[in-house]
Amino acid sequence: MAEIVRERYAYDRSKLKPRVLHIGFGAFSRAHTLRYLDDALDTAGGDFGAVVARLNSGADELSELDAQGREYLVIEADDTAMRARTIGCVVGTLNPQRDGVDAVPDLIASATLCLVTLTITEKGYCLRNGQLDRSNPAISVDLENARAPRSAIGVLVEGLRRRREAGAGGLTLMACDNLPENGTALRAAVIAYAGAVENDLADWIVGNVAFPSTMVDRIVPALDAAGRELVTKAAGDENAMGIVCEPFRQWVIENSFSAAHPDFAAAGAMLVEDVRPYEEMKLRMLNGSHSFLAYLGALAGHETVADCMADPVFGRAAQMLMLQEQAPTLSVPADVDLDAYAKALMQRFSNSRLGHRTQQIAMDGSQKLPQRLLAPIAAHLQTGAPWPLSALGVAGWMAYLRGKSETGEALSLSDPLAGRLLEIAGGEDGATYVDALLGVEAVFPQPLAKDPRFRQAIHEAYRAVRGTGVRAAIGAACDR
Ligand code: NAI
Ligand code: CS2
Repeated sequence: MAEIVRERYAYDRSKLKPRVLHIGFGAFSRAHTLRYLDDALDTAGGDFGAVVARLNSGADELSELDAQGREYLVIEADDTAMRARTIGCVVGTLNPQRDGVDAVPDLIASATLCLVTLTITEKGYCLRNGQLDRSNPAISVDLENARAPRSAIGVLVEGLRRRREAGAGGLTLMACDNLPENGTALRAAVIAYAGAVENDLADWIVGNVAFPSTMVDRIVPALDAAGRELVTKAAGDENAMGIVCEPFRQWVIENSFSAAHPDFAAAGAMLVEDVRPYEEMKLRMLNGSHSFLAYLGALAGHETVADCMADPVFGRAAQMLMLQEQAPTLSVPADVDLDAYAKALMQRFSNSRLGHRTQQIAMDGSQKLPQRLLAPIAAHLQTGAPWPLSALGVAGWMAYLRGKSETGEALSLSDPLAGRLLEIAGGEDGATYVDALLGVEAVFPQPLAKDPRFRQAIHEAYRAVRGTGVRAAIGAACDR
């Protein structure tokens, strides 16, 4: 095993104040948003300490982090090298079940706070077709009890209501989830919810709160046993919240803030006027290929993304999907080389140190398919260009929902629409099944689902996956 190079922050931790709140303190934020913050503090200084919160489970882990002085390890690893960085920027932890329902809204109301970042998963925004889904029980329950909310959107709005009342001034809310125009989506949800609570609160938010969009990128799998062993080895002891990730990281942030903020650019983030070209490139070429490999790889019995990439049928397909079906739908700045980007993605996906499970990426497919596979397909329907591999990706999701791989292994389903999807998957297979799934409007916008060219291609792809098997179907699609 490669030697682990150790490093730690150099700034004076005693100078930090609770100026940043991160909601959704999971694997990704530990290795990305807070890793950037740690670098920004080293490079540009400042007193931007972070309070990290989880709104639902995980209080015990937060208390373990408190007990170890709130430092944790980020191990950046690939097949050639490993670097372990001690992160020092966390100055507090919060969890409503442990600290009370007022804890997070009260911090949002504090004048010291200037920035809230979020990684709450795509489903955490409670959106439907880009707008707040008020029929979502998390939202409807909160609207009945707005002063003691539990949803992320409800907590943000109650915190802003208290902030306005306290005269604490503007604030920036920064979405860091894999959603298209994530800042705009967060803004739409917050304003719609606020409008249902107090009309002039919505007006105040419009005038005082910024919602920059971001593109975030670093592959950070859920920590597995091998990863836990690596963390313990590097730390020389148990290390709560320690995490393993790839060396690569990228953060593209819309340059729109309502208040002070850490100098993320000093840590290598890009501040731009328009994030959309970067996010489309990443959500399609990286995440679209990830979902393609996740569903079809799991069906074929591949445990991890690296296992898929070691299979020549999958490796060839991933490269063709990126360059022949996704890249042509993008409009990126002139200095962006999509061939080089695809080549780098192929290397990143082959990192066998990560153990990135296909079934983890398969989670929440109803929230991921629209931006990852359906959006580029819609672009192809406009131009008439072929999209056989994208069709297989959608068909792969449909076949995955039936819960069994081609080797007979049970496939786990975790999705906010699991009830509806399992009900459909329990019915007749074949064309009836495909039609039933195409009728799920929360996944398939009806103009697309009603397009006969789209329907025919998905039916054909599903028949191929179920008829000839995944690898043969992929090989045939690549040979077309
Ligand atoms: P994780 O499972 O480790 O953490 C998810 C966090 O979201 C937890 O803190 C959980 O409490 C919170 N959460 C889940 N559902 C929620 C809800 N309905 N409302 C409020 N909070 C909720 O997952 P991880 O790896 O941290 O990823 C989180 C998000 O970060 C992803 O969904 C994605 O949008 C983004 N991301 C993840 C990357 C990765 O490689 N892990 C890379 C790029 C982006
Ligand atoms: C993955 C992403 O789990 C998934 O859906 O596709 O978390 C992926 O690892 C990141 O977006 C990479 O930046």
